Amino acid sequence: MNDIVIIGAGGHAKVIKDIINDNNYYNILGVIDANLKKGELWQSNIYCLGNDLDLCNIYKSGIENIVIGIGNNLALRTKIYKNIKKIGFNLPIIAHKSAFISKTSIIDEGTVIMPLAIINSYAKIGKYAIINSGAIVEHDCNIEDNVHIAPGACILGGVKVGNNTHIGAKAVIIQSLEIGANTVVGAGAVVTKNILNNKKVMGVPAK
Ligand code: JB2
Repeated sequence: MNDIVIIGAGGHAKVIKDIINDNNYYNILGVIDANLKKGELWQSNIYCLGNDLDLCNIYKSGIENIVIGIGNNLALRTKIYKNIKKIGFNLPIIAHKSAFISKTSIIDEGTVIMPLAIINSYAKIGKYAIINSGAIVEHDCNIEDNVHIAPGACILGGVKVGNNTHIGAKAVIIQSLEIGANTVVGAGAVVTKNILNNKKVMGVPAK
């Protein structure tokens, strides 16, 4: 089994840890966290390997695979992505075995796909995105880098979602719309019109 390291040790990292263990493809070597001490126990038999400053040495020791396990801070996720790419790490796609992922979809590096998510025909998902538990990304969607589709959100066919956008839990995006970059769609919102970059919308219909 290949080794993998998780960055972060909070809620998102716990879900990723369970997915990796369930899939039984990677062996979790440890976590990298800002608030744990090197050698400190995290969960079951998984320990902290250090903080972000230790990443270079970890890579040099022969560890190639890493996953970003911090979920809700999109800016920090990008900073970490740039750092680990610069060092040379490989970012595999981590997808729970219960997720349905169409063979015609295209998914880029570092994206995580949580239990029971659906990614349908010809959907495209960018780099280090999060398709969270039970979320639906319908056919022909284009979900760009570092987008978080929160649990149970439903993105209907042909929708484009720009970089670094958060689509809240159980939100619905009607088909063929464009949601801008750096935008937040509140939980439970129903989006019926295009949304520009850098907006926050909520409600039914979303405003
Ligand atoms: O700069 C950092 C850093 N800053 C915070 N480097 C590293 N390596 N780790 C950092 N952290 C760590 O991220 C914190 O010490 C903490 O262990 C973790 C954040 O955990 P938290 O549980 O606060 O957030 P999360 O991003 O894991 O989970 C959120 O997002 C998920 C998508 C929660 O809202 C979850 O409920 C949600 N499912």
